[in-house]
Amino acid sequence: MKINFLGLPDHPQARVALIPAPLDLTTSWKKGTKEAPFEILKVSSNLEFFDEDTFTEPQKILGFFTFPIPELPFHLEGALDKISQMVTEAIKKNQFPIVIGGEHTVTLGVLKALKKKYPELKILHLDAHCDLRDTYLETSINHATVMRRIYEMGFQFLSVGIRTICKEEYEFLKNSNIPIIWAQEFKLSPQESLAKIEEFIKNGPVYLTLDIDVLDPSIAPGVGTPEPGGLNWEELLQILKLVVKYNLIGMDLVEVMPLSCHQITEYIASKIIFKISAFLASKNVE
Ligand SMILES: [Mn+2]
Repeated sequence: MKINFLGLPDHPQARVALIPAPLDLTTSWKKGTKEAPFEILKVSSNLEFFDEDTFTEPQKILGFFTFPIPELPFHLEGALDKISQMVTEAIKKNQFPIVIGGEHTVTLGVLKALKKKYPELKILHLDAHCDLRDTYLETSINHATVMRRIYEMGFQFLSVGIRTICKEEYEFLKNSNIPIIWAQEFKLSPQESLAKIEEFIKNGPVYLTLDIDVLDPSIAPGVGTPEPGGLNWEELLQILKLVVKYNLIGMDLVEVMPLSCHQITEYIASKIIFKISAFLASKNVE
């Protein structure tokens, strides 16, 4: 099924690719992330098509191509391969991939494709959870273990916005050198936190994996685990603006779980995509 970002026709020389990844195989509590790509794309036509921060129209400066929403295989490996193929297709055309999940596991498919081109890729991870369990519910590849698998793939990453961990993760973190900026730490000292993020991302290509639950559930309630104490919109925008200044080569936006009562989370997700694109567009015209 094909539904385009902003409801616009695909741009013939699109520089940004929207890649729907409706993976919802290992979600533990409530299902629903499968519907997120469709709902996020659907609601995007209601956004203002002009960015008020940068005074740009990314749809004209960069142009968007939206991949059709794929029917993913029911087995995880096949589904991740399909996601990987779509990302490979986009980067071959020099398009900036924005992968719309789906559960957080989609990041593994994306990184499989990106690792070939960018073996030294650094990852900025925005999330309420550190996703560092070794196994969860007797499986090793799922949304709760995704960053542990990424760690094992040899990527360096910085996790920001974390505000809940399990005992196993606590023990693992004590014995690893994985840097974390806790949500509370960011709120108490935003300038120092931004400086730490900048220090991490300033050298080399960077990939952004953004679990929507990094935001406070009061502004993004459509998530699997609505953890209190999250970042607000302005705090997130500061991070996004900063990361775009450097060599950001792609991103994913995962774990949106559409609610039947309102579409605030899908709307904010589509706005994140628009904002990132506007920041990229304004860098392009500088
Ligand atoms: Mn999370």
